Amino acid sequence: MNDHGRLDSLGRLEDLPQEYRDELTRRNLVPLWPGLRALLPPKVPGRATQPTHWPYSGLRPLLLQAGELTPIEKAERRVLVLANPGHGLENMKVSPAIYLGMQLLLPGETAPTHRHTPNAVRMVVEGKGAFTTVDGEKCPMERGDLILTPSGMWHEHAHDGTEPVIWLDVLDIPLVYYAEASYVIEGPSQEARPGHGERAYARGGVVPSADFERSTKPYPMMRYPWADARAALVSLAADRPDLDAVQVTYVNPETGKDVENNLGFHALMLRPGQDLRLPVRSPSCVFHVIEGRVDAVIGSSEFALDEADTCCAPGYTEVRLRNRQKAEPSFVFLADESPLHRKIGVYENRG
Ligand code: GTQ
Repeated sequence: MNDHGRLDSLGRLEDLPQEYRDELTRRNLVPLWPGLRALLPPKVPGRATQPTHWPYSGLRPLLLQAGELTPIEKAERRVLVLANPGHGLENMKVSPAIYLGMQLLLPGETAPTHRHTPNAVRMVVEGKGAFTTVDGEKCPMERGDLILTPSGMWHEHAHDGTEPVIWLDVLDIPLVYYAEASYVIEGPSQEARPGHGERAYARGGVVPSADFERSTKPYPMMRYPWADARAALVSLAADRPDLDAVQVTYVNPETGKDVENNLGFHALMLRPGQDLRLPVRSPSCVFHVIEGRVDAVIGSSEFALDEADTCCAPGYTEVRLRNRQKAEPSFVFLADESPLHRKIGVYENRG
């Protein structure tokens, strides 16, 4: 029984004569009432997204093995997809809108140029010497850097270094695929020039003006160096000892809005020993440890996250993050579906 006493009182499919049901099926018709509660559950939505943990220690050797088993020419993108069993592994999604993949590029390899409708970002996990070229702009990849490859922009990955490079891909593929709008176009290798975005916008209050126009480009900054995001967190923590959630959001430096259309990206600093309860919000969320060790309590699941580990939380779920380091801060990268939820008008923060 619910507040109004109506919840359990709807007719079932079996209550209808077989002949009637068959005739509905023949005419591509379905009665709403037997499925109404599944479509519109009371107060809290149904969620296939399960709290899931992908330890890097288990993933890394398998990814390096993929480097031996599958040449880059046979993979195009050599990626192991972090799939949520709640959505079915073959559907390759973490949540309704988020795809996560761990990508390996070996020294000398190139992942060829293409562009696609889904939006992507890369969070660099390990290695030096690789770079992604986005729309002709060369973006070096170092641990913790966030690099955008928004919808429709040409991009390729290359590697001049000596050690394997690994990064986490975060895309809105499930959403774009669901919209029947997911496709790719292959292109020729790009002429690469250095990017200026991360230096031009490195200090919030001042921008170059002598030879620099206010940009009208939809994506004026492609690379968000970890050194800058980390410094912003450390200074925020020092400036605001009262603040529980020491968190920054990656924004478009011209508009102050989310960097991409559908997914939001943030970095969080947990103070030494801090136990932080996050607000219960509607969007699903991904956590990736950039530095440190963190316990994540997601609903009734608990994960001990080490450096480079990744986990996810469904929406409408209580999440606690505990820094296991008693003397050092820990740093966590967050990806969530909040821009999408705001856009479709379902964003909620239940506190
Ligand atoms: O690097 O362009 O994980 O196109 C999945 C699809 C990475 C990429 C993925 C892609 C890419």
